[in-house]
Amino acid sequence: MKKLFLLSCSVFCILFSTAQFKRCYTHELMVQKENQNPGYMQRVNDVFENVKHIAAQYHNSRSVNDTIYHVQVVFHVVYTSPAENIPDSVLINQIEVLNRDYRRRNADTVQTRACFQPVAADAGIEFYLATTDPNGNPTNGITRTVGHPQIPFLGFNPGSDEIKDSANGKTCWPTNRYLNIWVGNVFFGIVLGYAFPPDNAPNWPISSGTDSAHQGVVLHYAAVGSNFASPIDPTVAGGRSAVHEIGHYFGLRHIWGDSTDCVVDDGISDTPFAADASQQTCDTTINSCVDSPIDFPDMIEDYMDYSDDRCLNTFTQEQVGVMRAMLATSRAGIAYVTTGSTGIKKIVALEGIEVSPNPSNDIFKLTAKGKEDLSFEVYNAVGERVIPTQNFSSSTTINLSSFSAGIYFAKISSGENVVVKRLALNR
Ligand SMILES: [Ca+2]
Ligand SMILES: [Ca+2]
Ligand SMILES: [Zn+2]
Repeated sequence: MKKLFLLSCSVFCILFSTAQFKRCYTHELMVQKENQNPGYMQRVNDVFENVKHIAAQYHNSRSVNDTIYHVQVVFHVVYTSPAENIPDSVLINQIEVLNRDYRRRNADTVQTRACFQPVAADAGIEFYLATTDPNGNPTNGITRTVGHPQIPFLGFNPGSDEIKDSANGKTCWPTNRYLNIWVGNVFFGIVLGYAFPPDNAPNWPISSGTDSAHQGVVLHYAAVGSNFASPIDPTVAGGRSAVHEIGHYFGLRHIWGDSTDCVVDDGISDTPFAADASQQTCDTTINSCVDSPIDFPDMIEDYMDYSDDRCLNTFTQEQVGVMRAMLATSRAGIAYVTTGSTGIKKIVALEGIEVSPNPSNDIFKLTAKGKEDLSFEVYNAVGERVIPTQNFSSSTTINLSSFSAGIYFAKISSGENVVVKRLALNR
């Protein structure tokens, strides 16, 4: 009964909040998760602030474009009618759009206004369809299954995230190795997509609201690619819903901060303040907030805005820094890196690092079995470094007895490989 009520409420809210379609349901889902599991938003914010600090270091210490991340993608097409079972050619085209936009090789980079050209950035992230499935067998990186929405005529309810479940259980491939993208009929074409940002809850338990089996991106089937025969609407037919949702999956927020004021922003300093989404327009005259020291117009060309696909054309340097730092930390494992100078391929994830006890009242033991030449440093929840870099081999201890209770992050490095562990300090 309760479930039905929730379902009808979300249907109602979506139907009456927008005339045609809703560009993205990510923020609404985050609010829902916060209500179910208070503290969820704080965890997401903690990860974001910490990663921003790491990103700032990356920018200072090496060329962003030297290292390219290659993200392994699997599409799960979940259909209830033949029309929803979209062809391979559309999914392959979506990969091409992603590679174009995340490498700033899109033809419309010239449309980025002059005031934003200095911050427009190549993310150095590329995408490829998985060639090996979780069992090690060859694959084309596309699965196709018949889906069973609770209310079939409506399509899949984003509020319950039901597209990711099947009668046989979870449909995801291991979310710590693949970027899972589910494609289906999300409420009549009203929701174009949604994704969960990284929150680093330990093992992503179901009770935290961030079950690992649900990590990934959901797209409406008629918002995929730039070559689909019958898109939801010509204004969103450029394949940029996926660009936007993957931005969320890498931790980016909406450019206006999901609040209708000029105070709450996206936590990114090189995107200007905005009081609202661009409301699916390409109006270059919008300037909803006064920025200091230079007042910029609203950045309607940013992929994390709600503009029409035709006027979305860039990420900023700081957004790129956050996404790349997420690939080295919270999203490590889904990408390989290639370094321009050496061409060496390696897995980004630094695996096998254990922390115990956690939570702790004072001392945390770090164990990295069989690994040498390691270092760690510790950040507080707002991204300030509280313990500078210390080298170690195999194991060491982190003593937080002189710090106040709260959440801290240990960044553990070995060469270019990095992992961040969340430390809960109790008293
Ligand atoms: Ca901003
Ligand atoms: Ca402004
Ligand atoms: Zn969004």
